[in-house]
Amino acid sequence: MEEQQALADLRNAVVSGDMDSTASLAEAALTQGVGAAEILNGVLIPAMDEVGTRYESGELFVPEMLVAAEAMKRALNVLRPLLMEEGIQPEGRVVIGTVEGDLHDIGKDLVAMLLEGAGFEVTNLGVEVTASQFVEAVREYGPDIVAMSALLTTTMIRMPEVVSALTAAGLRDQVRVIVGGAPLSASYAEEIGADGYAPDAASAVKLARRLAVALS
Ligand code: B1M
Repeated sequence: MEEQQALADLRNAVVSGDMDSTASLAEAALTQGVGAAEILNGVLIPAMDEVGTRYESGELFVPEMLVAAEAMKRALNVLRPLLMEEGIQPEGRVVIGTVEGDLHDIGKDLVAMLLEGAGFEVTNLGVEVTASQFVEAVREYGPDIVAMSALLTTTMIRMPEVVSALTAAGLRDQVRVIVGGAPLSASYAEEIGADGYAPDAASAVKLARRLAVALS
């Protein structure tokens, strides 16, 4: 019962953007025995979906989305060590970023976090990463995999530009390119010449593992 209340309080705190309480509520849920993945998948992600739905219906505006995102990040910081706990063996190198013009980083950071947890060495380039910055990062870090995230239909079109820039730089054959984010699909990934698409962070880890094994 108490555990259900803690989860309901956490969900409400994210949706209402109560940044000061999400970390302690996440801690409380963990203390009551709720698993980190359950908190993430059962509470935090659905809460952000609700924020998106309310934004779409005109009930919330950008500033409210922003504080909700910060509220979620604070809860995620509490879960991070537990979500990463499983990682042991180095699996390969990944360079990850959100594409140019796109500021959404929660999903991308989750993917980065789980990849690290799964044993990948991850270089997180942040948000609004241009094609030339991806190319530079490939030169600098020599990753096995380049992972791109986009949350907007207006920014996913930057992904083929990155693929083309890698080809133009003579680097395309050295890396596998994977993409993800809400507006994407496997068919879009195929269309732009990426090597794979993952609908969520857990599948991104499986995909990266599969590609890393194929490379080794
Ligand atoms: Co924005 N936003 N936003 N937003 N925002 C969406 C994406 C939107 C769907 C909301 C809506 O209308 N319902 C809509 C996009 C519509 C569209 O293009 N189809 C939208 C819009 C319109 C906008 C603005 C244009 C609003 C405006 O200014 N008028 C603006 C754009 C700014 C910009 O980027 N240039 C904007 C701004 C913002 C904030 C800055 C306020 C904030 C982001 C803060 C931040 O990230 N630091 C924000 C937020 C919070 C959202 C919603 C509510 C939540 C996104 C999120 O974090 N979800 C979102 C609605 C929604 O998604 N329900 C919305 C939780 C996260 C865990 O999920 O990011 O999907 P997600 O990641 C998943 C998968 O997609 C996948 O795995 C992740 C974990 O499972 N994945 C990958 C993601 N990347 C991957 C990479 C991979 C693999 C898997 O690599 C291989």
